[in-house]
Amino acid sequence: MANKFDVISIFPEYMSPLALSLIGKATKAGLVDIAVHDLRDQATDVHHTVDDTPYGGGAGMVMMPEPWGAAIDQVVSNAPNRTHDLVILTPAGEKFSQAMAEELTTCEHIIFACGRYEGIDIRITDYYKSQPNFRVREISIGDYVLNGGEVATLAIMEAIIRLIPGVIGNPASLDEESHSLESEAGLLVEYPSYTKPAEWRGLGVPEVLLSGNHAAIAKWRRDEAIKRTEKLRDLTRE
Ligand code: 6GU
Repeated sequence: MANKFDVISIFPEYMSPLALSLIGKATKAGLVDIAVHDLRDQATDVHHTVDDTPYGGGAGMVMMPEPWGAAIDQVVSNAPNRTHDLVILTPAGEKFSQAMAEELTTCEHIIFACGRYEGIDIRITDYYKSQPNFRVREISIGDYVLNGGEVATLAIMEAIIRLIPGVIGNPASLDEESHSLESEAGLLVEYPSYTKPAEWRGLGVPEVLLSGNHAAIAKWRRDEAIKRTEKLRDLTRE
């Protein structure tokens, strides 16, 4: 059974990049099953309203629970006998990480709820947390504010789908890459890479990489990865 993804948004066109590249190929190969839904299809008035003013006052608008409830119930009814992971995109969520991507790769059915404005009425979170066969997570992709969850959904889906077996041609590249290299020091970032030509605009390639000495190359790469990791840690230290 292919991993199933449903994305609910008021801008379904925002998700058109899912047809490209690796995710497009994975879809064609039947490795993933992706559907995008327009939240406004669930609105019940002539203007297709999905937001309203916040109780208690204040700036901005809040997304109403009724269209969200109807949209989520509809995608669930099309995925019977599965466990549903509802991912609500919000800057107030838990920070997305590689560990989370690995965990989400094992989910049978993920529903991405792309909030806009001041977010979705919190009763959507509370209600679905209380439902059987549901897990609800609020996820953010970083400490900055976007206009909505669509771009965050694209980033998270890409991180998940490339980990699904069969999606990447050469799975060895998954083991080698950034954030998968581990050491006593914790997570390491990737070593710097070079390709042809051997000299470009006066810049050469480290001699060791041209030496053919695989042990020396492995040691150099490891040392460089550690150096980069330490530099990054210094930059991000509070
Ligand atoms: Cl998931 N949504 C919005 N609106 N802003 C964000 C975000 C999500 N993650 C970081 N900033």
